[in-house]
Amino acid sequence: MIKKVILIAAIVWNCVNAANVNAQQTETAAQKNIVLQHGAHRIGRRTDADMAKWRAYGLGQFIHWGLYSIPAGEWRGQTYSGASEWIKSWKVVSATAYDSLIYQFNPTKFNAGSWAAIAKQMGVKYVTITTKHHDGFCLWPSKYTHFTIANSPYKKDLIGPLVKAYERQGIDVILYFSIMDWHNPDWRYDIKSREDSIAFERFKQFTRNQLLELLTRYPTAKGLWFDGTWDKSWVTQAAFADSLEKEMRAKHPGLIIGSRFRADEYGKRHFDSNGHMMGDYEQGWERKIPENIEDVHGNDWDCVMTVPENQWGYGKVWKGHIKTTDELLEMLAKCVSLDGNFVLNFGPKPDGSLRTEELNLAKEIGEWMNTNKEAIYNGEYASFAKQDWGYYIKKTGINKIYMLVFNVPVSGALKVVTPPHTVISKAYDLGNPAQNYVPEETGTFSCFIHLKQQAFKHPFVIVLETTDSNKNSGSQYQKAKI
Ligand code: JFZ
Repeated sequence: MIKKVILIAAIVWNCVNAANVNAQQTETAAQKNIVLQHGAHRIGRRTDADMAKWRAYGLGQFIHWGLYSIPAGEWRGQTYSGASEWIKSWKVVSATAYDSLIYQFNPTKFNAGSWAAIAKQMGVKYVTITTKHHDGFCLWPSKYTHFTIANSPYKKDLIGPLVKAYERQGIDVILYFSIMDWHNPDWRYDIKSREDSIAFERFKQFTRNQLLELLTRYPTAKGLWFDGTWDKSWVTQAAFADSLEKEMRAKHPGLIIGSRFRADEYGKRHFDSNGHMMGDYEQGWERKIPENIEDVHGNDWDCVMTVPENQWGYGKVWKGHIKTTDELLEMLAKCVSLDGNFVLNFGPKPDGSLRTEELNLAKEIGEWMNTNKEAIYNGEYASFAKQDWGYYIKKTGINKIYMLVFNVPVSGALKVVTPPHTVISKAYDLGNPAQNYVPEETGTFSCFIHLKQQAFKHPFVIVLETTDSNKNSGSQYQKAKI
């Protein structure tokens, strides 16, 4: 009998232990604890003031400007439909002919102050400017190459005046920098020989020099937006890129760097081999927007968007669908509702002026922002179940929820399902706070907001002021006890 009890106890003990081991193994597999030297150095969002400011921007502007704005998608009378800033890579133009565009680059109509004023009127809080795109042409007079604005007929630095003018308008500046450089003879896509390796070592030093130069010249810039980091040559430089990132951060406390700068030692980009994001925000949302809050994994992120399908630099002919102001506003609302920022691209002309289509969009977005900016700045995911009429945005830190309405139902009734214990104490138009709504309760946590008019020219915003309480005990919509 005693033996039997001991045996049973032993079996039970073994089972419990086996279950524990299994649980541990499952956990280990899910967490993938690979030891990494050059993976993510932080898990979860940054908590400092610089990043909090970045998170609150909501709306940004991207500027793609360089030599490619001269051919603008055309070469010898032929129009090409790829992104205009890639023309040098299409072999329709020789490298020498392309690089000779430097002798034509003379933006006599350029006025940094007027660009910044346009951006301010549009309501943007930050701007990302191409200091050097893949073609290698530098918009600042870099000491490390002759292929810069200093050797164009214009001669003068473009980045300095832009940084100053935007900052004067209260707009933060991020410097775009392409690692891939089609002009530098030391650039390699892959390293296949000793010669390649020697050349690429020089290229790495050149890259480091230029980045430190940018941070020295423009110390007020808030961050760096990296591009051209996908080739094997760079992906295999985990240790170098990691130490350069550390060096830049030490030189420039608070510097914001996206997930597109470096790979880990296994060549994993954006997310390291353990699945943790590298850098301060996810940089993969390029002309696409996440659908659900789960898609962003709690990370900071921004979406960069073109007006036509895929043109960043100035292109004479815009083909295909051109996004409208309301479409872009909807993208903005969607991004902010999912904890991201929305960055709209502008491709200035070679003379420094902006194309009419972009000026009109900036003006119309600005008019909408003028009334509705309160719903965009400092906005975050609201935890309200998404409805077909549009997007919810919560004001960080206070009990205000904004309903950004893009599709008005024929019934004129906007359905709202509140999270448990959230009570709507007040509902009104953001553009006309005197216009109040009394929500009609339709369930324990759901109601209709009945609109008072039928036709709307533009998307609009309704503010919900909410309180936290355990009401509903006397509600006729109380759930049946089962
Ligand atoms: C890059 C550039 O090649 C392009 O010219 C432009 O500057 C854009 C903002 O960035 O293009 C990319 C980069 C990354 C992806 C797609 C296009 N991506 O991650 O899907």
